[in-house]
Amino acid sequence: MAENMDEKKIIFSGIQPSGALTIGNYLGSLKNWVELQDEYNCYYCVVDQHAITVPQEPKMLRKNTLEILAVYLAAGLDPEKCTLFIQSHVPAHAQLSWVLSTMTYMGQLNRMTQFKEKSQKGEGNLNAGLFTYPVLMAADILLYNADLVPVGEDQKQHLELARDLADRFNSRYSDTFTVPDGYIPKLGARIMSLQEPEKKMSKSAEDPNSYILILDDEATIKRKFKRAVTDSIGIVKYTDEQPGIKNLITIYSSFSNMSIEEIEKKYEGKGYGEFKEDIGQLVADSLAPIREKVEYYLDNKDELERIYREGAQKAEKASRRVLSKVYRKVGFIQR
Ligand code: ATP
Ligand code: LTN
Repeated sequence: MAENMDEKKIIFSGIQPSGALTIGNYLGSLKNWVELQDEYNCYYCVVDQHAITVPQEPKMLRKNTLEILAVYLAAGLDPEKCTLFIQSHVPAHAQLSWVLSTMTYMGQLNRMTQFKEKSQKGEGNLNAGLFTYPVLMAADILLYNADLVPVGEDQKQHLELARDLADRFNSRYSDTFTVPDGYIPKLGARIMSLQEPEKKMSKSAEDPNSYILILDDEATIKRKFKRAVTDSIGIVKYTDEQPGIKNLITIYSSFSNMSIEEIEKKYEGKGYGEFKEDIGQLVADSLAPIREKVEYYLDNKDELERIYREGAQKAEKASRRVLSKVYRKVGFIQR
């Protein structure tokens, strides 16, 4: 029965407080989290331990962590329905991560695209945490025996590792972990940069014109869409030959719920100017209610505090059970 949390399937997902959230984060994951919260027993986390795999200013990390929690709530996540918490508040994540790291092959981590990309960006001194990042992510997911993990397409490879580690642990010891499935949206799983439409939109990108933040104001949103890179073809058409326009159509469709065909039809014979004007307005109008609510939560930090404390308690309880099972199976002596 629905009232019995144990019978619902379990969801885990997280976002790093490595900057302010973009519409890529929103369309690729957060929007789906909200839709799934009624049907599933959901754990949604701000993964601050993941964020420090690239340099973070402590003050900004604190600010971003609270802001992301505020965005979770403003986007519609209900702390009565799901568990909202901060990763570093629940020690079992790091503890399970250690055990799993002893079962992860170097070769598997070496193949990770995100590691390759981020390590190329860094200034030389690579840290081991950036390399083992996907193991911590696997720990996040497996600790709650999640059935489903709603993420954008870029996380597929990391999810595959989580599945692999679950299988490996289960067959080396005995059945312990649920093997999780990804939940990747059909549309919006990979929103591209507005400046370089062959790259994914990323909150830690250097050029602010490349992304739209959930908290950008109306004028900024409109200006960024106006500056978005397109092409000289001049037709609003969803095709790989026009990656900039294709991306804008995807964004338009995700925010309006209009189909791609309807959008192409609406802008038949019209120029990019009108299309860009409209998409700017649409996105600004869609995000305005979220922005207002975020302000409320940031002005009421005590409410945020209460929510993340309660979330940590619930997450701690669930994760401790799984961690002690793991410790027992690997042969650690119980206290
Ligand atoms: P960073 O730039 O710091 O690596 P990010 O913006 O890529 O961060 P993450 O915290 O790594 O964001 O990702 C949070 C969630 O948002 C993940 O589920 C990820 O798949 C999704 N996501 C990130 N960028 C996009 C995007 N451009 N399109 C769709 N989903 C995205
Ligand atoms: N690696 C993810 C963030 C993340 C995550 C998770 C997502 C950390 N742990 C667990 C889903 C489930 C990313 O978006 N870069």
